[in-house]
Amino acid sequence: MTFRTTFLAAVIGMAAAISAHAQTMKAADVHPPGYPTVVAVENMGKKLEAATNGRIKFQMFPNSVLGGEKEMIEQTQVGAIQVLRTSLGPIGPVVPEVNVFNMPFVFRDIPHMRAVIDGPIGQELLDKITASPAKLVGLAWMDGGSRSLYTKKPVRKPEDLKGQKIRMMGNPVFVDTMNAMGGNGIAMGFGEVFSALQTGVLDGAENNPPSFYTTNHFKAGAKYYTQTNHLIIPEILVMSKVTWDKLPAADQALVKKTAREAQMEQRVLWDKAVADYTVKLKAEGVEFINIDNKPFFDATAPVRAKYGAQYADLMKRIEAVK
Ligand code: BDP
Repeated sequence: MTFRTTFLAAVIGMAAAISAHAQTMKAADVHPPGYPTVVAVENMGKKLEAATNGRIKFQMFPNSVLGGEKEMIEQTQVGAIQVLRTSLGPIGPVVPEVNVFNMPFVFRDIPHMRAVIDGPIGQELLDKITASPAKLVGLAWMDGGSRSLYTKKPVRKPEDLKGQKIRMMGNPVFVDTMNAMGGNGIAMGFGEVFSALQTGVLDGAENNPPSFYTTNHFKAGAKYYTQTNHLIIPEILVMSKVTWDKLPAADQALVKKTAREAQMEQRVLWDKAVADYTVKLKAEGVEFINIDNKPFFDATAPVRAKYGAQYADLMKRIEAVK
């Protein structure tokens, strides 16, 4: 072989090796462009692109264009979506172990939730997802704030919820939670809530201020926002195991590192979004009803008992986190 052919062969070999790992990953989210989770994942993609000289890129599919969360989780499991940011809520039916974070009032407040997800328990749960047969790799957590109730009629105590149909995310834990809080929990996809509120199929729903605002649910008649703070559910970033298994170890490490950075970046964006959207909701005439949420906490004790029995030790460890 001449020098020239050896050189050419080496160049071709390198190009083949590079293209074998070159990929544009589909990243998906139900939220619109500009939402904290979408921005943090886009920035993670930019970092990966820079660190791999363009070998790995993200293409963001926001606004549920690839489906609701249940459908997107399924697509991620088979590798049709590579990176998914979803609520942990709909992961529960696929990886039951995560339901410990999906229980009502399991976290005292946002700082408590953040301390848990940033620490060893957070890592253990990510690892449980990865080790489960679900074909998902748990990469990082994000902040989903605190969920409160919004309804067409004011609610101040559990009795006020009697007969009211309230949309919950698709997971039996949440339907049980709403039933225990006094209403009728109805599992429904995020994208169907607006018209269900308009047509009277629903009397209310529950979410954090950024989601309440960006979905326009207050324009479908839900004007009362009762500060129940009944669910503090972290969001999660997962990668398809189909994709993960094909990545060289160095790329896997880079993905994990940039995902953890996205976790921290999203938090800063999140706090600003909660403050901004709270102001916007009030400007739209949404009435924030401040209550003592203890009656709702007490009413949901049976839900924690029912689902928490299997995680008794873990729940003690969560409670002990300062
Ligand atoms: C939002 C979460 C999103 C969920 C949505 C819901 O960020 O992942 O899909 O709630 O209620 O707060 O379905």
